[in-house]
Amino acid sequence: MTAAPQEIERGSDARPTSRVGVIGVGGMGACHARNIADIAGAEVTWVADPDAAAGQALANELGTRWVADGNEMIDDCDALVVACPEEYHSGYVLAAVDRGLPVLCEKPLTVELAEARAIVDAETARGARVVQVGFMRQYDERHVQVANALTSLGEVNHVRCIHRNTKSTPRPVLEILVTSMVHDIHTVRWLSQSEIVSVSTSTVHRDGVPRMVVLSCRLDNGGVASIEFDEAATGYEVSVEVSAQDGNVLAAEPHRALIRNRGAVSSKIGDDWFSPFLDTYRIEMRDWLASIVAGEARGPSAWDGLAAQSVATAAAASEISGHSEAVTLPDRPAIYQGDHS
Ligand code: ISE
Repeated sequence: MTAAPQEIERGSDARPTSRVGVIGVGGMGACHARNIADIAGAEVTWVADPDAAAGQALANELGTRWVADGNEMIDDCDALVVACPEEYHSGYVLAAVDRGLPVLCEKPLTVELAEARAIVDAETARGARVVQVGFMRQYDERHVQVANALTSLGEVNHVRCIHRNTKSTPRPVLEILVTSMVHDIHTVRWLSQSEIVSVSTSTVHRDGVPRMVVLSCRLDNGGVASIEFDEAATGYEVSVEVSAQDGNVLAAEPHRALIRNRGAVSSKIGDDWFSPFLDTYRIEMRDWLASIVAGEARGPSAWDGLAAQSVATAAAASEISGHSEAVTLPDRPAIYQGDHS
Protein backbone atom coordinates (compact mmCIF):
# COMPACT_ATOMS: atom_id res chain seq x y z
CA MET A 1 0.00 0.00 0.00
CA THR A 2 2.53 2.54 -1.11
CA ALA A 3 1.08 4.33 -4.12
CA ALA A 4 0.21 8.00 -3.89
CA PRO A 5 -3.45 8.90 -3.42
CA GLN A 6 -5.40 9.26 -6.57
CA GLU A 7 -5.94 12.54 -8.38
CA ILE A 8 -9.47 13.21 -9.48
CA GLU A 9 -9.52 13.07 -13.24
CA ARG A 10 -12.01 15.53 -14.70
CA GLY A 11 -13.21 15.95 -18.21
CA SER A 12 -11.45 12.97 -19.79
CA ASP A 13 -14.00 11.18 -21.95
CA ALA A 14 -13.59 7.55 -22.81
CA ARG A 15 -12.86 6.90 -26.51
CA PRO A 16 -13.41 4.84 -28.54
CA THR A 17 -16.90 3.82 -27.51
CA SER A 18 -17.15 1.29 -24.72
CA ARG A 19 -20.35 -0.76 -24.83
CA VAL A 20 -21.37 -1.12 -21.21
CA GLY A 21 -24.00 -3.45 -19.76
CA VAL A 22 -25.56 -2.30 -16.48
CA ILE A 23 -26.89 -5.04 -14.22
CA GLY A 24 -29.49 -3.77 -11.75
CA VAL A 25 -31.60 -0.68 -12.36
CA GLY A 26 -32.28 0.37 -8.75
CA GLY A 27 -30.93 3.67 -7.40
CA MET A 28 -27.22 3.02 -8.00
CA GLY A 29 -27.61 1.11 -11.28
CA ALA A 30 -29.83 3.81 -12.78
CA CYS A 31 -27.43 6.52 -11.57
CA HIS A 32 -24.45 4.74 -13.16
CA ALA A 33 -26.36 4.10 -16.40
CA ARG A 34 -27.37 7.78 -16.72
CA ASN A 35 -23.81 8.89 -16.02
CA ILE A 36 -22.47 6.54 -18.70
CA ALA A 37 -25.05 7.86 -21.17
CA ASP A 38 -23.78 11.41 -20.49
CA ILE A 39 -20.15 10.58 -21.21
CA ALA A 40 -19.00 10.77 -24.81
CA GLY A 41 -17.23 7.62 -25.92
CA ALA A 42 -19.35 5.26 -23.86
CA GLU A 43 -22.82 3.86 -24.29
CA VAL A 44 -25.16 1.68 -22.30
CA THR A 45 -25.88 -1.21 -24.64
CA TRP A 46 -27.99 -3.21 -22.21
CA VAL A 47 -29.69 -2.79 -18.87
CA ALA A 48 -30.62 -5.97 -17.00
CA ASP A 49 -33.09 -6.40 -14.17
CA PRO A 50 -35.81 -8.94 -13.36
CA ASP A 51 -38.15 -5.98 -12.73
CA ALA A 52 -39.51 -5.59 -16.27
CA ALA A 53 -41.27 -2.27 -15.67
CA ALA A 54 -38.23 -0.57 -14.12
CA GLY A 55 -35.80 -2.15 -16.61
CA GLN A 56 -37.87 -1.27 -19.65
CA ALA A 57 -38.45 2.28 -18.38
CA LEU A 58 -34.72 2.92 -17.97
CA ALA A 59 -33.96 1.27 -21.32
CA ASN A 60 -36.53 3.55 -23.03
CA GLU A 61 -35.14 6.63 -21.28
CA LEU A 62 -31.60 5.83 -22.46
CA GLY A 63 -32.56 4.44 -25.86
CA THR A 64 -31.13 1.02 -25.10
CA ARG A 65 -32.24 -2.58 -24.57
CA TRP A 66 -33.53 -4.35 -21.48
CA VAL A 67 -33.13 -7.99 -20.55
CA ALA A 68 -34.34 -9.71 -17.37
CA ASP A 69 -31.24 -11.87 -16.82
CA GLY A 70 -27.87 -10.11 -17.01
CA ASN A 71 -26.12 -13.35 -18.00
CA GLU A 72 -27.80 -13.16 -21.38
CA MET A 73 -26.12 -9.92 -22.41
CA ILE A 74 -22.61 -10.25 -20.98
CA ASP A 75 -21.13 -11.50 -24.24
CA ASP A 76 -22.50 -8.48 -26.09
CA CYS A 77 -20.69 -5.97 -23.85
CA ASP A 78 -17.17 -4.54 -23.54
CA ALA A 79 -17.60 -3.83 -19.84
CA LEU A 80 -20.08 -4.38 -17.01
CA VAL A 81 -21.49 -2.37 -14.14
CA VAL A 82 -22.82 -4.64 -11.39
CA ALA A 83 -25.34 -2.85 -9.20
CA CYS A 84 -27.87 -5.60 -8.50
CA PRO A 85 -28.60 -6.91 -4.97
CA GLU A 86 -25.37 -7.87 -3.21
CA GLU A 87 -26.03 -11.61 -3.13
CA TYR A 88 -25.79 -11.72 -6.95
CA HIS A 89 -22.57 -9.69 -7.25
CA SER A 90 -20.11 -12.57 -7.16
CA GLY A 91 -21.72 -14.56 -10.02
CA TYR A 92 -21.59 -11.59 -12.38
CA VAL A 93 -18.14 -10.45 -11.29
CA LEU A 94 -16.71 -13.95 -11.77
CA ALA A 95 -18.32 -14.13 -15.22
CA ALA A 96 -16.63 -10.83 -16.11
CA VAL A 97 -13.25 -11.95 -14.75
CA ASP A 98 -13.57 -15.18 -16.71
CA ARG A 99 -14.02 -13.19 -19.95
CA GLY A 100 -11.45 -10.51 -19.06
CA LEU A 101 -14.19 -7.84 -19.12
CA PRO A 102 -13.65 -4.69 -17.06
CA VAL A 103 -16.28 -4.62 -14.31
CA LEU A 104 -17.31 -1.90 -11.88
CA CYS A 105 -19.03 -3.67 -8.98
CA GLU A 106 -20.95 -1.76 -6.35
CA LYS A 107 -19.89 -2.29 -2.76
CA PRO A 108 -19.85 -4.63 -0.98
CA LEU A 109 -17.98 -6.77 -3.48
CA THR A 110 -19.81 -9.85 -2.15
CA VAL A 111 -21.83 -10.85 0.88
CA GLU A 112 -19.78 -13.93 1.78
CA LEU A 113 -16.07 -13.61 2.44
CA ALA A 114 -15.40 -16.86 0.56
CA GLU A 115 -16.92 -15.33 -2.57
CA ALA A 116 -14.64 -12.28 -2.33
CA ARG A 117 -11.66 -14.64 -1.98
CA ALA A 118 -12.81 -16.57 -5.05
CA ILE A 119 -12.87 -13.32 -7.07
CA VAL A 120 -9.37 -12.36 -5.90
CA ASP A 121 -8.16 -15.89 -6.74
CA ALA A 122 -9.75 -15.81 -10.19
CA GLU A 123 -8.28 -12.40 -10.99
CA THR A 124 -4.89 -13.47 -9.70
CA ALA A 125 -5.03 -16.59 -11.89
CA ARG A 126 -5.73 -14.35 -14.90
CA GLY A 127 -2.67 -12.32 -13.96
CA ALA A 128 -4.26 -8.88 -14.36
CA ARG A 129 -6.94 -6.79 -12.71
CA VAL A 130 -10.33 -6.21 -14.32
CA VAL A 131 -12.43 -5.51 -11.22
CA GLN A 132 -13.07 -2.11 -9.67
CA VAL A 133 -15.17 -1.89 -6.50
CA GLY A 134 -17.50 1.06 -5.90
CA PHE A 135 -15.67 2.53 -2.91
CA MET A 136 -16.43 5.96 -4.28
CA ARG A 137 -15.11 8.01 -1.34
CA GLN A 138 -11.82 7.72 -3.25
CA TYR A 139 -13.33 10.03 -5.90
CA ASP A 140 -15.01 12.46 -3.50
CA GLU A 141 -13.38 15.87 -3.51
CA ARG A 142 -13.49 16.32 0.27
CA HIS A 143 -11.82 12.94 0.79
CA VAL A 144 -9.31 13.44 -2.03
CA GLN A 145 -8.22 16.73 -0.44
CA VAL A 146 -7.45 14.82 2.76
CA ALA A 147 -5.53 12.14 0.86
CA ASN A 148 -3.51 14.77 -0.99
CA ALA A 149 -2.68 16.66 2.23
CA LEU A 150 -1.47 13.42 3.79
CA THR A 151 1.25 12.95 1.17
CA SER A 152 3.32 15.56 3.02
CA LEU A 153 2.33 14.83 6.62
CA GLY A 154 4.28 11.62 7.26
CA GLU A 155 3.08 8.37 8.78
CA VAL A 156 -0.60 8.20 9.72
CA ASN A 157 -1.19 7.74 13.46
CA HIS A 158 -4.96 7.93 13.75
CA VAL A 159 -7.91 7.98 11.34
CA ARG A 160 -11.31 8.99 12.68
CA CYS A 161 -14.33 8.37 10.45
CA ILE A 162 -17.75 9.73 11.28
CA HIS A 163 -20.72 8.34 9.37
CA ARG A 164 -24.21 9.52 10.23
CA ASN A 165 -26.91 7.54 8.48
CA THR A 166 -30.64 8.30 8.49
CA LYS A 167 -32.21 4.85 8.31
CA SER A 168 -35.60 4.48 9.95
CA THR A 169 -35.92 0.70 9.48
CA PRO A 170 -33.80 -1.27 11.96
CA ARG A 171 -31.01 -3.48 10.59
CA PRO A 172 -28.77 -6.07 12.25
CA VAL A 173 -25.22 -4.99 13.09
CA LEU A 174 -23.79 -7.37 10.47
CA GLU A 175 -25.77 -5.63 7.73
CA ILE A 176 -24.70 -2.20 8.98
CA LEU A 177 -21.07 -3.34 8.89
CA VAL A 178 -21.19 -5.00 5.48
CA THR A 179 -23.32 -2.52 3.55
CA SER A 180 -22.62 0.85 5.19
CA MET A 181 -19.50 0.84 7.38
CA VAL A 182 -17.54 -0.99 4.70
CA HIS A 183 -17.11 2.47 3.11
CA ASP A 184 -15.41 3.81 6.23
CA ILE A 185 -13.30 0.67 6.57
CA HIS A 186 -12.04 1.34 3.05
CA THR A 187 -11.46 5.01 3.88
CA VAL A 188 -9.24 4.00 6.82
CA ARG A 189 -7.18 1.60 4.68
CA TRP A 190 -6.90 4.04 1.79
CA LEU A 191 -5.94 7.11 3.82
CA SER A 192 -3.54 5.28 6.15
CA GLN A 193 -2.09 3.17 3.32
CA SER A 194 -2.23 0.38 5.90
CA GLU A 195 -4.17 -2.77 6.57
CA ILE A 196 -6.41 -3.07 9.61
CA VAL A 197 -5.01 -5.96 11.66
CA SER A 198 -7.55 -6.13 14.48
CA VAL A 199 -10.89 -4.63 15.35
CA SER A 200 -13.07 -4.25 18.40
CA THR A 201 -16.77 -3.44 18.11
CA SER A 202 -18.96 -1.56 20.59
CA THR A 203 -22.64 -1.21 19.84
CA VAL A 204 -25.25 0.95 21.51
CA HIS A 205 -28.74 -0.56 21.33
CA ARG A 206 -31.80 1.60 21.94
CA ASP A 207 -35.26 0.12 22.15
CA GLY A 208 -33.69 -3.21 21.21
CA VAL A 209 -32.20 -2.04 17.91
CA PRO A 210 -28.63 -1.09 17.01
CA ARG A 211 -28.25 2.69 17.03
CA MET A 212 -24.48 3.38 17.23
CA VAL A 213 -21.69 1.08 16.09
CA VAL A 214 -18.16 2.13 17.01
CA LEU A 215 -15.10 0.27 15.71
CA SER A 216 -11.62 0.60 17.26
CA CYS A 217 -9.01 -0.66 14.85
CA ARG A 218 -5.28 -1.35 14.98
CA LEU A 219 -3.31 -0.71 11.80
CA ASP A 220 -0.27 -2.55 10.53
CA ASN A 221 1.74 0.69 10.49
CA GLY A 222 1.37 0.85 14.30
CA GLY A 223 -1.42 3.45 14.13
CA VAL A 224 -5.07 3.19 15.15
CA ALA A 225 -8.45 4.13 13.71
CA SER A 226 -11.92 4.73 15.03
CA ILE A 227 -15.09 4.52 13.01
CA GLU A 228 -18.18 6.07 14.56
CA PHE A 229 -21.44 5.14 12.90
CA ASP A 230 -24.89 6.47 13.84
CA GLU A 231 -27.69 4.56 12.12
CA ALA A 232 -30.48 7.05 12.71
CA ALA A 233 -28.97 10.52 12.90
CA THR A 234 -30.89 13.71 12.31
CA GLY A 235 -29.15 14.27 8.96
CA TYR A 236 -26.81 12.33 6.63
CA GLU A 237 -23.16 13.27 7.12
CA VAL A 238 -19.80 11.68 6.39
CA SER A 239 -16.53 13.09 7.63
CA VAL A 240 -12.96 12.06 8.33
CA GLU A 241 -10.05 13.45 10.33
CA VAL A 242 -6.50 12.11 10.20
CA SER A 243 -3.62 12.74 12.59
CA ALA A 244 -0.19 12.08 11.12
CA GLN A 245 3.40 12.53 12.30
CA ASP A 246 3.73 16.07 10.93
CA GLY A 247 0.20 17.37 11.21
CA ASN A 248 -3.48 16.80 11.19
CA VAL A 249 -6.10 17.09 8.43
CA LEU A 250 -9.86 17.33 8.69
CA ALA A 251 -12.20 16.98 5.68
CA ALA A 252 -13.76 20.27 4.63
CA GLU A 253 -17.37 20.88 5.52
CA PRO A 254 -19.73 20.29 2.58
CA HIS A 255 -20.79 23.51 0.86
CA ARG A 256 -24.07 24.59 2.43
CA ALA A 257 -25.72 27.97 2.66
CA LEU A 258 -25.61 29.59 6.08
CA ILE A 259 -29.04 30.83 7.04
CA ARG A 260 -29.38 33.72 9.47
CA ASN A 261 -32.78 33.88 11.06
CA ARG A 262 -34.22 34.93 14.41
CA GLY A 263 -30.83 35.72 15.86
CA ALA A 264 -29.28 32.35 14.91
CA VAL A 265 -27.12 30.97 12.09
CA SER A 266 -28.01 27.54 10.72
CA SER A 267 -27.52 25.34 7.67
CA LYS A 268 -29.63 22.47 6.44
CA ILE A 269 -28.30 18.92 6.52
CA GLY A 270 -29.98 16.66 3.96
CA ASP A 271 -31.27 13.28 5.00
CA ASP A 272 -30.33 11.08 2.02
CA TRP A 273 -26.94 9.49 1.30
CA PHE A 274 -27.21 9.92 -2.44
CA SER A 275 -27.31 13.65 -3.16
CA PRO A 276 -24.08 14.60 -1.34
CA PHE A 277 -22.20 12.29 -3.73
CA LEU A 278 -23.82 13.00 -7.12
CA ASP A 279 -20.66 14.62 -8.50
CA THR A 280 -18.56 11.87 -6.95
CA TYR A 281 -20.44 9.15 -8.84
CA ARG A 282 -19.91 11.06 -12.10
CA ILE A 283 -16.18 11.39 -11.45
CA GLU A 284 -15.94 7.72 -10.47
CA MET A 285 -17.67 6.70 -13.71
CA ARG A 286 -15.53 8.99 -15.86
CA ASP A 287 -12.37 7.58 -14.34
CA TRP A 288 -13.54 3.98 -14.69
CA LEU A 289 -14.41 4.49 -18.38
CA ALA A 290 -11.08 6.21 -18.97
CA SER A 291 -9.32 3.28 -17.31
CA ILE A 292 -11.00 0.93 -19.80
CA VAL A 293 -9.65 2.97 -22.69
CA ALA A 294 -6.23 3.03 -21.02
CA GLY A 295 -6.46 -0.76 -20.69
CA GLU A 296 -5.62 -0.83 -16.98
CA ALA A 297 -7.87 -1.15 -13.95
CA ARG A 298 -6.81 1.46 -11.40
CA GLY A 299 -9.57 2.25 -8.89
CA PRO A 300 -10.36 0.35 -5.68
CA SER A 301 -9.63 -3.30 -6.40
CA ALA A 302 -11.08 -6.70 -5.61
CA TRP A 303 -8.32 -6.90 -3.01
CA ASP A 304 -9.75 -3.76 -1.39
CA GLY A 305 -13.17 -5.41 -1.51
CA LEU A 306 -11.82 -8.56 0.17
CA ALA A 307 -9.83 -6.62 2.79
CA ALA A 308 -12.76 -4.38 3.74
CA GLN A 309 -15.04 -7.36 3.97
CA SER A 310 -12.55 -9.26 6.14
CA VAL A 311 -12.55 -6.33 8.57
CA ALA A 312 -16.36 -6.21 8.57
CA THR A 313 -16.46 -9.95 9.28
CA ALA A 314 -13.97 -9.63 12.15
CA ALA A 315 -15.98 -6.67 13.49
CA ALA A 316 -19.13 -8.81 13.45
CA ALA A 317 -17.25 -11.55 15.34
CA SER A 318 -16.07 -8.98 17.89
CA GLU A 319 -19.66 -7.81 18.40
CA ILE A 320 -20.49 -11.37 19.48
CA SER A 321 -17.31 -12.25 21.42
CA GLY A 322 -16.96 -8.89 23.17
CA HIS A 323 -13.20 -8.98 22.45
CA SER A 324 -10.90 -7.54 19.85
CA GLU A 325 -10.70 -9.86 16.83
CA ALA A 326 -7.77 -10.34 14.46
CA VAL A 327 -8.37 -9.68 10.76
CA THR A 328 -7.05 -12.52 8.66
CA LEU A 329 -5.99 -11.84 5.10
CA PRO A 330 -4.03 -14.00 2.67
CA ASP A 331 -0.76 -12.61 1.28
CA ARG A 332 -1.46 -9.76 -1.10
CA PRO A 333 -1.02 -11.07 -4.66
CA ALA A 334 1.43 -9.23 -6.90
CA ILE A 335 -1.30 -7.90 -9.20
CA TYR A 336 -2.58 -5.78 -6.30
CA GLN A 337 0.76 -4.37 -5.23
CA GLY A 338 1.07 -0.64 -5.82
CA ASP A 339 -2.69 -0.06 -5.93
CA HIS A 340 -4.16 3.18 -4.71
CA SER A 341 -5.16 1.87 -1.33
C1 ISE B 1 -25.10 3.40 0.91
O1 ISE B 1 -24.77 2.43 -0.01
C2 ISE B 1 -24.01 4.37 1.06
O2 ISE B 1 -23.18 4.47 0.21
C3 ISE B 1 -24.06 5.27 2.20
O3 ISE B 1 -22.88 5.96 2.41
C4 ISE B 1 -24.45 4.57 3.45
O4 ISE B 1 -24.64 5.51 4.46
C5 ISE B 1 -25.71 3.79 3.25
O5 ISE B 1 -26.07 3.18 4.44
C6 ISE B 1 -25.48 2.77 2.20
O6 ISE B 1 -26.64 2.00 2.01
